[in-house]
Amino acid sequence: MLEKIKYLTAGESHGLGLLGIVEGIPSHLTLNEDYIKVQLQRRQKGHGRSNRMKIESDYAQLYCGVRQGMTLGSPIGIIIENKDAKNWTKSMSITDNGYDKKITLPRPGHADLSGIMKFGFDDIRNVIERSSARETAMRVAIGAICRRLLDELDIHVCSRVIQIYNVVDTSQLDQSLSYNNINQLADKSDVRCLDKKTEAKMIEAIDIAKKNGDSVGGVIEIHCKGLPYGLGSYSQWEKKLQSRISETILSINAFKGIEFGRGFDISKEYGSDIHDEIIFQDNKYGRKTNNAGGIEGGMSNAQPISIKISMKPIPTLVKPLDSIDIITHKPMKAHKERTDSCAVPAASIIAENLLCIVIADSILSKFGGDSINQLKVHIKNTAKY
Ligand code: EPS
Repeated sequence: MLEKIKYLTAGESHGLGLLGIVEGIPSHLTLNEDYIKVQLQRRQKGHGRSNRMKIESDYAQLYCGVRQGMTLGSPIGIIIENKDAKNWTKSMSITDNGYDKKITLPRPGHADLSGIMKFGFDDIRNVIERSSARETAMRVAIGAICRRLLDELDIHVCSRVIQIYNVVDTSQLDQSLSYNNINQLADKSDVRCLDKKTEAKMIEAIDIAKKNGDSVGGVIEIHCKGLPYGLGSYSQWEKKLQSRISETILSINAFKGIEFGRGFDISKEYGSDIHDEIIFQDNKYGRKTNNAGGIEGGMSNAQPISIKISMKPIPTLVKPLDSIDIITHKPMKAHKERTDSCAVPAASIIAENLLCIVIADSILSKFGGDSINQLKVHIKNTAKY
């Protein structure tokens, strides 16, 4: 649960656009639409994306809460228009225009079947529209605002793709590089992979899936550095930092699992082999290793937070799986429509920016401040070692 930042999104994939409201961002944060655009453009890229991304050039209009390039401490309203909406006016009309073409073949793995059962629909289009990952464009815009706040505090987030289908990049991340540098290198790759040989194999795996009317998932790695001690808390279950991060990250469409630091691997080892020994150097505490991934006892321990996330293959398949028609109950192949064959690189950008929301919230929760300057003073007066 977020404590200081509240946000809501609204909007259908092929409706007029996406709306967002975010509250709790301190005043005096310099902010402009171009800064947000950088993150939105990063989200649109990646080998395996569908033609929808050629139609859209996502742009977040700051509608309110910002004046003269500076946040006011008031709720910030954001609008992202769907360029594709003009091709869907009949189907997506707000008023009843008698449109009667229904989608009746639920896709295994998607929200379709549970969605129609939950809301009592006889047209899966009603479910597809809001369950689509299109909504993440708005969450990236909101995440970018939080990222702007973290820039001010010298807290940085980077990500890369380490697996697509069964192709794994086993290279270790060079932690001596700046995170901006790592992102720049990853952004140059069509699959956001830092190893050239593995990159080629990942692209090949996506091409094979696409050729076969199939889809592939993968694994993403995210890092965040510049954190103080004590974001989150051991004092109550919902305050634990790993729970707060997991809640947000696992809300991203198609994300299935999350690991912190060495993750599941540590269960195979002795405690003495994996816990990060403590040192004191240059008048501050340090660690010999970071197997915990920057979180101990539900709190940040001033080491980089490192997370791995697995994403399932997208469930809309050009070569569809077996399904049942919801009107006739006869066996049929599932509904198919335009789809990505792989959205793992784009998902890494979504995860990066959503992590910024949780970190910004945790910072505001620990240090407080109605303006950026107050926040900075509180951090300066509190942070030790
Ligand atoms: C998306 C837009 C959607 C999908 C994708 C994400 O566009 P459309 O439905 O018009 O092709 O490409 O959504 C899904 C993967 C999904 O399963 O819903 C976007 O903007 O990211």
